[in-house]
Amino acid sequence: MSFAITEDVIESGNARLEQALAEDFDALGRQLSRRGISIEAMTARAMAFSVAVPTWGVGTGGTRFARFPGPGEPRHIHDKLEDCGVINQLTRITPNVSPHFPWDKVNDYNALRQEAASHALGFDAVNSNTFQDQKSQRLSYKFGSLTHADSGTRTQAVEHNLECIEIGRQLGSTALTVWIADGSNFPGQSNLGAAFDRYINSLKTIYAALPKDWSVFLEHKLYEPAFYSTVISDWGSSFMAALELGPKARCLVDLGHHAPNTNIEQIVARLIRADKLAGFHFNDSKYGDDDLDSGSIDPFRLFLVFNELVDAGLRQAHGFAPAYMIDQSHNVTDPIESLMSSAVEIQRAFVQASLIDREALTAAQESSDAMLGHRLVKQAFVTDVSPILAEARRRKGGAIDPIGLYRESGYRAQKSRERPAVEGTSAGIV
Ligand code: PSV
Ligand code: MN
Repeated sequence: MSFAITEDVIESGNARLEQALAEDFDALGRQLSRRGISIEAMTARAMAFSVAVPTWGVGTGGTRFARFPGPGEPRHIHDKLEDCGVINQLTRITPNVSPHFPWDKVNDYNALRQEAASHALGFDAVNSNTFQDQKSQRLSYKFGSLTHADSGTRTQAVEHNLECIEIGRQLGSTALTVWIADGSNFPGQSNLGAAFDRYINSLKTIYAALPKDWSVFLEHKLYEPAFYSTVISDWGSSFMAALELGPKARCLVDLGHHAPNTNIEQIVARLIRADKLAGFHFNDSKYGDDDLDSGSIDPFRLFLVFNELVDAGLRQAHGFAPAYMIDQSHNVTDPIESLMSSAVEIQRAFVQASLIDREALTAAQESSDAMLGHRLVKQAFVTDVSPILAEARRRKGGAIDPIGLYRESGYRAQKSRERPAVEGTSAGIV
């Protein structure tokens, strides 16, 4: 029998914290009610919020230089589902996981779907991988995949995406996320126009294979591993491709995939307006695609992104239904702790953005009162909504203090006994 955190453990951990939480929740409730905000309405919003966890995020990541595996790491998708189950059990915000293929490959996907359900998990968008060569692979992606100059390599990459759609269908997913590493390191290495044309042609075949209710999420990234040009480097390229492909194609925003200081919230606003926002890969960054924990570096930026999202949700912007997913690499922390903390920070930004007095903000903007507009947004950002988040977790059967309870449970130590280390796990990023 593999070790699991029981409901009793959560209940007794919560029992010790309930009184203090009730006091903090009441105090915040009074403060918000003076501002004309119902804490019950905000708690209901927090309870309805969710964000998907990446299966590759529960393994310890690495840098270009090394990977330092942690104890009790997941060895395969079955262990990963177990860990993802714990993240949701304690936070009650992450009922879905986003799998990556071939990293999460198994023989029977119906059985995998049931196994996930036994951990109270479902599947979000499936991610294809044509940025690495696999052992049995015929043609190499060293010089590209969906945009490779060689048509055989492009076909192989297209076929992998078709296989991902078929796997995703069996898992109950309704979207395919495509990120390609294709690009060049040298001026002259590649024809910039032709590479984009080849991308569109490959994607057209993938698009044609999408089941009726499916979407394809096009993920852009400024650079890395290509350092001179990347085929889908920015939201402009992604948007052009999505427009040309059709309504099932949308643009996925990974927060780490922009130049430093880019106004990402404005990109989000543009994509919402064009009905082309697929969703997010949440993470935080300081310099590049750092894959740091959400909200750990620049929580204000995360909040400003949610300001646009909450605004679009409240005014029921046409077709607005973004998929929220995390995409992080955890090198120095226990990945379960990082993912719980990140999910809570993402939910925090959502609730904070929900506090903004939209009517007053519009009035300030329309009368060009810059300071008032700024103060209204800032007031929401500096409100400590922790009691709302904790109460939402408690009401859904989660932990008031997820990381504290996780540490106390001894889960990781138990797993390090149950999961003898294996060579070369499919944990993901190297
Ligand atoms: C690429 O950097 C990326 O953000 C894509 O989403 C990949 O699928 C993921 O990271 C994992 O390598
Ligand atoms: Mn990503």
